Amino acid sequence: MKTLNLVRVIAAALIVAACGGSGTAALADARDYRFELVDQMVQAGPDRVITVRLMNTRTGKPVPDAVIFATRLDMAPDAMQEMATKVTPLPAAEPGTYKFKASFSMEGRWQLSLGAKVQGETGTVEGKLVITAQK
Ligand SMILES: [Cu+2]
Repeated sequence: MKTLNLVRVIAAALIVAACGGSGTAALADARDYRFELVDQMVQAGPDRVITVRLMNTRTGKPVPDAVIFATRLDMAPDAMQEMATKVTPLPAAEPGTYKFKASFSMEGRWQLSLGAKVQGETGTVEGKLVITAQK
């Protein structure tokens, strides 16, 4: 039993090493990026500002000068997919963050669907974020 477990541990370690090695050598792609909400909460009501940060998960740094587009904002997390609201891009304040304006007509959870084109990368980064609208 003990020997078998040891063999398994070594095998697992070798697999991790192999994957880690090829991962480092591989070219960066859209999977190396992640969207984050600067603020998870917003006050319910008209013309609220949402700030999103685009992170490079390999460097842990925000990514400036990406083209970010919001594809949809709806209440899917609260089973109201049909309840969608318009999202308008706003000029960003600090590099690596991206702002949008939207009206949150109802309290609850709203899902923001995003896409991004990052300079020097092929493919589109996609993500979904959940924002809670409060009273
Ligand atoms: Cu709703």
